[in-house]
Amino acid sequence: MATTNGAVENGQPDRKPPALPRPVRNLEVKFTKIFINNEWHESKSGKKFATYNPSTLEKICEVEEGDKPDVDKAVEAAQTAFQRGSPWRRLDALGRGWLLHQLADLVERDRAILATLETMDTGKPFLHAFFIDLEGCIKTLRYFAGWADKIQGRTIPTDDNVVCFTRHEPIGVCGAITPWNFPLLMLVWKLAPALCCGNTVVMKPAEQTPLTALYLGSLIKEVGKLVKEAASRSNLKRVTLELGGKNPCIVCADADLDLAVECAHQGVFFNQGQCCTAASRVFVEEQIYAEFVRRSVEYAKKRPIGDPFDVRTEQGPQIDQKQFDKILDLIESGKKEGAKLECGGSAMEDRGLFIKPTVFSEVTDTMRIAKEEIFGPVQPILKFKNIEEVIKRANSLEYGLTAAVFTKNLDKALKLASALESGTVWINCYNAIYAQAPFGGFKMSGNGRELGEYALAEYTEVKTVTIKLNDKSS
Ligand code: NW8
Repeated sequence: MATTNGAVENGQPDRKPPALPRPVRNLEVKFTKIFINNEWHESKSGKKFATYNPSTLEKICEVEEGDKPDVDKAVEAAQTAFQRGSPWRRLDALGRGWLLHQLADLVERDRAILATLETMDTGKPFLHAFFIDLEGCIKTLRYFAGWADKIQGRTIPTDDNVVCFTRHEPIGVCGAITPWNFPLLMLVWKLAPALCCGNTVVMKPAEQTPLTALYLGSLIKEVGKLVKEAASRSNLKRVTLELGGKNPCIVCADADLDLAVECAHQGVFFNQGQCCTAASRVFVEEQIYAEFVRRSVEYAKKRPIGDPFDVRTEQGPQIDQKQFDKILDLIESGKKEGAKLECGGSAMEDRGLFIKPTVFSEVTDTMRIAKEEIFGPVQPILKFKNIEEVIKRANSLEYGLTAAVFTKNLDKALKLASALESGTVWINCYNAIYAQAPFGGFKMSGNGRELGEYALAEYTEVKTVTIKLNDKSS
């Protein structure tokens, strides 16, 4: 019951579903400055930038704009914090884990505030911010908090009469540049493993969406009352990258069709399509192609789009004008290149940055919508005849982040799981991301892994210590 390996007997206690969380009304944005060394700073240049609510197009507030001199200042503070003998370096491993748990406690305490800020800043539905982004943040913080005192080297038997062992040491100052689609979650994916290994961190949130990162600064400041320093590095010697994808979602004729339609739909439309994991090439076996398209269009037409603070909303606006224009351009290319527009295909009338859920059928491999990352609510559906063919076509792009397979045949599932060139393969599920399991890209989709034990390797340096024993002493 308590020890399980996941799906088979996952001992979740029975609980009643709690009341739906509410956004914080008239939330005042308190944190707009640069957070270095547990203090708020103005930018050296005196510059600020405005951040906008993409749902209403209203300016939320102005934020201090960090530039090279501010980054230098942050890096210097992080280097000082990392120096031998500093409070952070003297802190023992259990202490680091305890601080990460404290931070998780504060994120939980202010969960509704953070989810509200995230929705204001990105336009994502509030319930998604609350139950996906914030849930992921808290779980990631707690998962890596647990690792802090479990990072172990090895003792290695060697040829000579020596004792040889390894130490897994923090690298030093880590720089983290985080995207705008999951601003807080992607930051925590980097911050938590870096801190659990004893590094210091300099974080640079995307300019569209700095608010939750800044708020997290205020929470770190609360934790920081316990340790004097927190934060960051440049001159990156090692780079971990999580980049784009054009992720194949393969639906075999023997799949559970209800499940496949639903997962492919959520897989591509989740977060307004602004996911590195977006299922943006749906390959469907020819026998079920027409029925799959029919059901997918039905789903897309019903997708509730509107005010992200409305509990019924599943889809909000795109992040900004630039992304909005890029998506509409790709939609136009799909129409021109001969894909069949099944529904959507344009912006919502008089609604700023909202784009109708769009489905294209009869998509072929050479069309732009089958090759380029769209990062918007557009589902291209392609047809395939057999497994060997679909493997080749799925692997034909330079990307390799995720892939999904829908089939009831275990042999086929495992064959595809090994043949597909991607960092993740989901079988009969989608966006199944866990703090415990590594996540990252093959090929041009990235370097290194986030989450899980594998993420620790990105943030540690291995030191081999060899001690010659005195052969003569008896
Ligand atoms: C970290 C993340 C998660 C989690 C759960 C459910 C749906 C979608 C996502 C997701 C720890 C534990 C759970 C998701 C998140 C980020 C991207 C795409 C999908 N993450 N989730 Cl880029």
